[in-house]
Amino acid sequence: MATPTPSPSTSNGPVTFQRQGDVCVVTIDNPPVNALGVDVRRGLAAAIDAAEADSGAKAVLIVGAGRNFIAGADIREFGQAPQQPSLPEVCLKIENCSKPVVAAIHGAALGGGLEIALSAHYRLAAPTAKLGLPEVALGLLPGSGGTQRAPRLIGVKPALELMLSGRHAGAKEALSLGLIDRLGAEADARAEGLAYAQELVAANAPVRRTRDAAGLADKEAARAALEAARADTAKKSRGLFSPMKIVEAVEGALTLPFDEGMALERKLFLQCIDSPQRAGLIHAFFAEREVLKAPETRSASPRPLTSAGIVGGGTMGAGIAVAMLDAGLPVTMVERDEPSLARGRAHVEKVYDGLIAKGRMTPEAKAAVMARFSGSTSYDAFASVDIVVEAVFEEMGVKKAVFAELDRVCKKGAVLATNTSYLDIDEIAASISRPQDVVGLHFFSPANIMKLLEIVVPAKVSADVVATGFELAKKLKKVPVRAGVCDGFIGNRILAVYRQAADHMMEDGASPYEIDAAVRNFGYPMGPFQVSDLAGGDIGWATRKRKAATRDPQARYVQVADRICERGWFGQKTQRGYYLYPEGARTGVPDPEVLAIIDAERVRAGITPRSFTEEEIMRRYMAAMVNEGANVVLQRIALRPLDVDVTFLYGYGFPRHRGGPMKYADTVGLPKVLADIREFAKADPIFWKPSPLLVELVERGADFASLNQSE
Ligand code: 3H9
Repeated sequence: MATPTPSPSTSNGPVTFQRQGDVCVVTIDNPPVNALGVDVRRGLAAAIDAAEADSGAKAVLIVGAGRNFIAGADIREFGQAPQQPSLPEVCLKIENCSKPVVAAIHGAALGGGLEIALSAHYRLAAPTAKLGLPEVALGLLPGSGGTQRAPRLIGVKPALELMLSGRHAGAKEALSLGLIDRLGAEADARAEGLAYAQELVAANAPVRRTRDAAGLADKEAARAALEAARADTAKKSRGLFSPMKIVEAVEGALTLPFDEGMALERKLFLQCIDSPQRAGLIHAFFAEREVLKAPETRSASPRPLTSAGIVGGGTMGAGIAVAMLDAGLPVTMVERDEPSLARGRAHVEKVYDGLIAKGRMTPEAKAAVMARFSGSTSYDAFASVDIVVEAVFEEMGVKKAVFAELDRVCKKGAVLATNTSYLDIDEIAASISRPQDVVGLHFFSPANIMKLLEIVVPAKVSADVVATGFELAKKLKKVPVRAGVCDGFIGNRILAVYRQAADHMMEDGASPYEIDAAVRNFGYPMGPFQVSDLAGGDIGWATRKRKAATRDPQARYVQVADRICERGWFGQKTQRGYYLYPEGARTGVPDPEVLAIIDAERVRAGITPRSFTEEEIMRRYMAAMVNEGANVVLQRIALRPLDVDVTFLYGYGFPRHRGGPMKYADTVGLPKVLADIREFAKADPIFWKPSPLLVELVERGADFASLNQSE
């Protein structure tokens, strides 16, 4: 079919419409992702009105300009006063249009974006399009008819699966689900959409409203799918607000006429909007994008990153090697001798063998990956690599010796990174002739899985090296957070403090099991004592010994962990730590002997144990975390409070729906957190010293969010 010449276009804010032959083409152009802000909603409503009024227009085509169809409602508008027209109203207007409306999708059609498409009468998607209802990830439910139209169109089971997982479906899957009518042949959705609309006009195709679709015809199957999802949600999404609201809204689709279902959806959507979980999750959404905007990523371009070297084939080195290999980089590992190198290689292979055993990788794929891996006992093998990450023993002398070798062999401009968790990177950098090339890349174990990468910025490093760290994170699909040099950087420094708060509570009367339970009920997957057992008690023990000489003799020191380690109980790997792990079990059971050790330590310290409520446990735990978080921001170890939040969301299992510790503190109210700290300080003024930043913010009536603007 020939493409007719377009008429002059009319713009209504970010929405433009023009006639092309019989078809009114409506284009949404609202960079970066065509979010459905108030101007877009107004423009869309006006375009539909214009198409209705235009007797020459026989069909309407809705398309997005740029890389996406529509990424959804404008998330920035949530929590602000609503502006008319609402998105459900716009969707209804589209659905009620008397002329066939076609949505031609390319890129993302997510949330409200997909709901616009579901309100259209016909849908086509380019082969690379991604469709989904990801509102659950923001603490919301699809609130523009998605919970009512999607089940009617594709059935309850697949609709609920999409809404409860929030995942993006590819165009091919969308076609097989019945979410779209036609799969485009190429990426130019506009041209294909236009042809489709012309075809519909030529065939005199009727308006076809999703609200009238027959996906709920089999009531029994629909009810069974709903109840299964309800049971599953109660189990899997415990503590989360919006998943059950999604189930309730879909139940409305089953039991109520469409308009009443829409009213129910609206009511439940507004409940989600008001929930603190929505605020926490949307904070997390923006924070994880904001961390990418470190000053160096704006001022400098990354250096080339086509090959990598790893020094050390232990658990960490091998994990980093796997992360690099998975990103497609060729990796050279250097170890001190052949047996160590063989062990390093075996560590790497073990990860892939595990995937093969689970059926997630083929032996051929493993062979292809391992073909990019090489090993050597000579540093000369690093002569041409773009970046080297050292992951050797945490000892300054050992690190300096490695860096001396890197200085000797690496090409000019190679990035020289250390994976140290706490050593002074400025000192390492100062020990070689090219401190400008030295940066910290602090991976978290297991390095091929954990998403967090602290990019630790020493004083002399050049901006393009830091930018290269961020680029590497992108390649490795990790979340980078810029950190300053100090003992423990952002995460481990804060951890050391709240971990002590947990020890204090344990000695004062709370059992480790009570503390772990309180922390889990707060939303963490594990409590701090379970984490110690998983990581290995010997690691914390080594840190405590290292810090013993510099410890304030007046400061409180709980010795329970030392008593446990002295017995050789290092946690899961020794089948015993704070918990017992009978026959290698991964879930521990409480150990009466540990409770006896704690009792003995209380007697030794002259403490009469008292009981703690869960609420008090969490108040102390969080106050310690937030107070040190404030110090970390004050000293510019973290650029902003949100960098602390992202560190904890991605490296320490902090519950995402609370947004991170600093967001949580804002939610509770900083005056309350400060009052708690001052109260706790009455009994232990050395440990509980209010951060000057926290005090200042409370005096100014400000919160952490006020410090979150981009640097
Ligand atoms: C919804 O629709 C509710 C309705 O059911 C009911 C309403 C009544 N709004 O991710 P990127 C910004 S809820 C505002 O880096 P990519 C983002 O912050 C919504 N801003 O790009 C960033 O800004 P900056 C359901 C948004 O190519 C820039 O766009 N929809 C929105 O890697 C680029 O983003 C979703 O949850 C938005 N909706 O990925 C989808 N989306 O440059 C959320 C993005 O200043 N979005 N921004 O940092 C995404 O998943 C990804 O952005 C997308 C593109 C896959 C689309």
